[in-house]
Amino acid sequence: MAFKAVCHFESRQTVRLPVSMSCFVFVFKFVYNLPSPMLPLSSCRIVDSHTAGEPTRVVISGGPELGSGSIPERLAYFRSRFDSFRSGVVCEPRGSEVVVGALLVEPIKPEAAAAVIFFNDVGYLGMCGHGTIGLITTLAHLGRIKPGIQLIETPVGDVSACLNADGSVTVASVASYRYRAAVAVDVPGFGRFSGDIAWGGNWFFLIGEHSYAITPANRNQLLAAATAVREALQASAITGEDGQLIDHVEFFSEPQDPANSSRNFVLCPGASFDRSPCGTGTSAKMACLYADGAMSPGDLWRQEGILGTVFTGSFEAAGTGQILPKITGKAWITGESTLMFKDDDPFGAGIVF
Ligand code: PYC
Repeated sequence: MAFKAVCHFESRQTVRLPVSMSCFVFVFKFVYNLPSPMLPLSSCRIVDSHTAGEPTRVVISGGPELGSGSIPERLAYFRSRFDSFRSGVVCEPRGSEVVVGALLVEPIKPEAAAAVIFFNDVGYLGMCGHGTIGLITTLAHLGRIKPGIQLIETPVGDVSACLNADGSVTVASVASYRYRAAVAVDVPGFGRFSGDIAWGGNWFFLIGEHSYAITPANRNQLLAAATAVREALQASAITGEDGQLIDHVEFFSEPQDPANSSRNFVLCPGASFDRSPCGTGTSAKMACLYADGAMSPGDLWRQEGILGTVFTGSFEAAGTGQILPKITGKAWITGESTLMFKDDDPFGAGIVF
């Protein structure tokens, strides 16, 4: 069953009170020095989940009306007109820098189950692997889809996602490729790193050689080093294709579980790291392995994240050096609620550090 997202922004309204009530409120306000009696009714409904430890917050109603343009045009409109809605939904005090938001918008293709715009504490994501797994699990939780393949529209292209019989989700993501290999960058205070630049639905700098232990206990050191790498890439004008910003940095090591292929730590845009093995990061990794001749179509890649959770990856060759990745993982619903945005709340648009 195809789900068509019906989204409208529940605008702030001032409720007019009867005269007798207004007098009462005036006296009450005068005595207790309360703010004016406005009843803002701005709210949205959300479903929260986590995919292998990484949270996704799907806005299922009450989001802004973004028109009927292409999904990239609607993302541009969202960014220019409703950015405070983005930050209000995912940032503290309603969320945190770890939360990835997913706004459902009306799909363009009749056969699409949904169209989605992913966002986080600092901006917008092209694609999001863990978020798509969370989205499919959310639509299933709401009874809007059944096991099987669903077409999902994103700002960087269509993806299909299969809700498997065991509740896991396999995402057939956007074409991925390595753009440059073994790029050196000098990182003040941290030394020189060499990494590959790859597209997996977001831009990644992938570092295999480093001295960091990828453990939860070492997360602050990893976060500091990866953030410094990202800043150095920007300062050195090292970018993705067409000058695009590299906003994800990935460190790799041997897996802790010998059943897995590799372990990673992924810095997300902003101040947070991915608790999951990162779907788009795993796509970027497989694109590099393919470019090196170290992985072939049909091979399986078990990417272990910093928490030890795993995404399984495979791909088909797309020609011209690109791959068509598939990522499998599982999400769990953690809550359903209504977010409130009161007119007089100083942090209605979130706390932006
Ligand atoms: O799973 O692709 C992903 C992702 C990107 C940022 C956080 N998770």
